[in-house]
Amino acid sequence: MNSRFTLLAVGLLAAVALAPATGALAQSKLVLKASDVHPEGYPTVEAVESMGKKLEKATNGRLSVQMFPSMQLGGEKEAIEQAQVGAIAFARVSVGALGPVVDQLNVFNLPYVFRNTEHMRKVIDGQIGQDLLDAVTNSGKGLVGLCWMDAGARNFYDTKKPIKTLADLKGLKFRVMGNPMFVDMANSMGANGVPMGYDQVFSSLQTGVIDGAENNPPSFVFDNHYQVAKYYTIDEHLIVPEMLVMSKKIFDSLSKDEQADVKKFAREAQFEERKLWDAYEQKAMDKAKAAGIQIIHVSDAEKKKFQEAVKPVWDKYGPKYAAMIKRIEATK
Ligand code: GTR
Repeated sequence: MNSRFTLLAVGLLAAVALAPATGALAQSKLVLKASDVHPEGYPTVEAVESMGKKLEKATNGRLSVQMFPSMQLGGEKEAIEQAQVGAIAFARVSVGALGPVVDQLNVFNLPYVFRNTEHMRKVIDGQIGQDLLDAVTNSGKGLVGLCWMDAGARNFYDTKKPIKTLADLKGLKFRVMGNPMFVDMANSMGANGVPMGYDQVFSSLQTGVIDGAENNPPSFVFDNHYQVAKYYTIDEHLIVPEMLVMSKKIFDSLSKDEQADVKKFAREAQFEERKLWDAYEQKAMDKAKAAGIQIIHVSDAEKKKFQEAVKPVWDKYGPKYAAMIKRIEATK
């Protein structure tokens, strides 16, 4: 009797001891890892960190965000894959890198698809933006499309000579993002498009594996490419927005309230990032000028030639996105 009683008592005690532990487990803290190729202080990094702080406050510390900036976890292809399997929670990536995973997004990767950055902003802020975020979420690729991030317009830069005309691009090797559309774009302009991860660009410029690359002013300056490439040509051939995606596996493990918080703060991050972006773009241009970078503005007449040159890209990829292109063009 005695020993049975002892066993029962031990069993009861164990159950009592377990109860708070199980409760604590339900409340256990979850650190959400985030990846960005850019360094601390970059608008996208700051906006996601700020989202993390809001999330931490709203959930009393249950959720927090740990940012891994500066390609610590690899390039964007890797970040997308890590999010897909749930190794990280958030990947802030360019639609250039996401297009090969969710094809509908590639419409934004058509050169000169937007009239200007203002036009792009109207498109991503409105119904088209929401539809493409949903396209990511519903793609079955293990991702949730949370919000957009601004990345201005992309321009060519190189180590060899000032690019003033379309003809100047001829024969030069330009790194492009890992998406066949961009290789076709560079080739149709007379250059040689070399697809490459962002993590390789700086050293490839240094060693001469490539003659140039193309990007917005903040990436050109704050990822240090301007230290090697001294010519920056403003032709705005691509206006490619970026997206903050979340691992669906991790998103689905959150409570409904937590999911709503993530969505709300992500949407706020979209507008926070934009404010930071405008200031940062100016800062980048100032820094480039101060460093003696030769900045070339392509004339309107020459820009027309750039636009005409990419017609083969539109012929090849455009028809697939015809309906969406109409909606984009109709956005005033
Ligand atoms: C930057 C962008 C990154 C990455 C990079 C690239 O402008 O912010 O997400 O896509 O360009 O060229 O790979």
